[in-house]
Amino acid sequence: MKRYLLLIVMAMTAVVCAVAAPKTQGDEPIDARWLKANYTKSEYMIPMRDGVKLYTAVYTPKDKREKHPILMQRTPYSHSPYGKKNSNIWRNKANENYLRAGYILVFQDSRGRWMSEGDFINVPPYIANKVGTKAIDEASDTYDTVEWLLRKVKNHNGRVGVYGNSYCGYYSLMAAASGHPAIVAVSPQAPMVDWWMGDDIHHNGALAMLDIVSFLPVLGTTARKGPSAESEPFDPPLIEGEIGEFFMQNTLADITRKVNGRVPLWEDIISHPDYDAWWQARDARQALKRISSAMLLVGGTFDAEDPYGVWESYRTLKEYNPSLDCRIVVGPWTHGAWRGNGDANKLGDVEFSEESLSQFYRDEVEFPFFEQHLRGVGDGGASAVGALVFFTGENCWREMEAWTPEKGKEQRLYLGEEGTLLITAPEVKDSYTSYTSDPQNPVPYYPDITTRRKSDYLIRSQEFVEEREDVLTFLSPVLSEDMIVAGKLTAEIYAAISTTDADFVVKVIDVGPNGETEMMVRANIMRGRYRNSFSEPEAFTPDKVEGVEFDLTDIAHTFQAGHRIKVQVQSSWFPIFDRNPQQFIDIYKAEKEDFIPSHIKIYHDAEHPSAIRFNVM
Ligand code: PG9
Repeated sequence: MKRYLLLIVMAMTAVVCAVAAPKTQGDEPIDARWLKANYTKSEYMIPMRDGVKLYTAVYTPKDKREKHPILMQRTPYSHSPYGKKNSNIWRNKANENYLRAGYILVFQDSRGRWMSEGDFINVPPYIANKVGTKAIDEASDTYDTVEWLLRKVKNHNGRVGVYGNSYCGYYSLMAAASGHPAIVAVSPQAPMVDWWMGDDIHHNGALAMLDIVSFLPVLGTTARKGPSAESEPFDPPLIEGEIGEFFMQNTLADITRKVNGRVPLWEDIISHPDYDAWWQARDARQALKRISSAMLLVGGTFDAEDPYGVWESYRTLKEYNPSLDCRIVVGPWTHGAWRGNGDANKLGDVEFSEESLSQFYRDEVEFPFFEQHLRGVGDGGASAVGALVFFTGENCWREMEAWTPEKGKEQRLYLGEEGTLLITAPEVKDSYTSYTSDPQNPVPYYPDITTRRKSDYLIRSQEFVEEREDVLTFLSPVLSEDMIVAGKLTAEIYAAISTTDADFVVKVIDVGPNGETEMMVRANIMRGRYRNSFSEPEAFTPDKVEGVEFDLTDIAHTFQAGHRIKVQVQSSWFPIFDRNPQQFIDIYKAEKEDFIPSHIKIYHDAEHPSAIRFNVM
């Protein structure tokens, strides 16, 4: 595993950049006038195999002297404005390299969205063996679109790339799964992969309530036809007043009554509380077993929406397609920040780099990847090595052939008595620390929970909850040398609870010298009823000690010498995640009076050694 400070990476790839430098159409600033002078916009309704037509905007360079690659994004979020007027693609700095290099840029509204015909279905299951014209999914829609573009659009070079973030990241995975031979390079970014396990809607079965309920009016409805950019009317608004107050006053059953059947996605969520066949069929990894396009997976360590899919789709791709050019790049970013117009080099109080990390991404990662595969230019840039991951703590990129790096040693840190965190397993008998988790007084995720989700909540200091009796804190001794942690991070908790269900939240925090700074590194939640099976939940037997194991999603962090590691355990994380009534009942149907306190004992003895488990380099 090579370690590069950002500057060194920049220097190294500057050489690559010189080789990959595109044929630019002048150096003048890219703006609306430039776009008009250099590109022609055309709009098409492209027929799919079942006759449904999808709205597609195609921007072709006016320069016809050479053939150009096609770069496509498919979206459920509308590619307006419709009609002659150009969209403002020139505003996004991430498009600049492609515009200057004369790529043909294609934007499509996905099936049933905005100007596209057909019915919108959220993440329809991938059909592996399609028979006939009625077997359609997002992969077949991509296939049919590319087939049409290759026939009808002039002056292309026969190679197509697809990219997209989040929902569009999921569409990118499906583009790769389509198997169209012209789709030679795909970049799924923060792809939604599994809406039950860790992306957007749930984490280990707990509902990502704040985000998903806020999002329902935007994406939940079936029909959103026509050019209007207005948000779907929800009158009165679904969420009224202050966020924290709203979610204290409204159970999920209340929200169901407010939604009143208007959002099919909500009906699906409440009908499938467990990881049943319905959710399993929607796991995008099902589609990744025979892939031939080169893949560049991109994600952010502090992505609050889709932190799971990037690592897990990469794992599946590597497992089933071992000889594929499949790369992963993960930076210290929030959702999609790498492709935004900001510098993506700081979050909350933490500055990761003085340089712009988004510019590094645009110029040294994404563009060279597509240049290599779509135009045969250059050597693929900074991701060509295989895995390029930013390690927080030491704040540098590390390049590896693959993720997780091969060299490494499994290690545990054990929760101990009196708030200690130790490298040796406890030897004492019958030892635990306890608290009462009260749904009427849940642990807030942020000091201020009156408005929408705060972007730095996954990194900020957790001292604001430390005084609470329902948050347990365990602190390691001062580290005598750097501890480089890479890969899976797992919580192994032994607990006895007084009720039949409870949630477990585990947070891992880097504490700076003398406790002067704190940075949360990883945190996740687990709904206790799923401790033995995600598809067959089980009630707890009150006061019986049981093991609860769950992943906190991958970590890339260096705890430096002089620092300490802190672990916190709690049983709510409000209102980011829904409150557990702490009884083994259908949470979507639980009414206010069903939410009861649970007395929780977290064990740390020889027979029940609660710990976090990780890989140390
Ligand atoms: N991650 C996004 C999403 C949120 C909620 C529901 C569905 C999707 C997105 O940005 O597309």
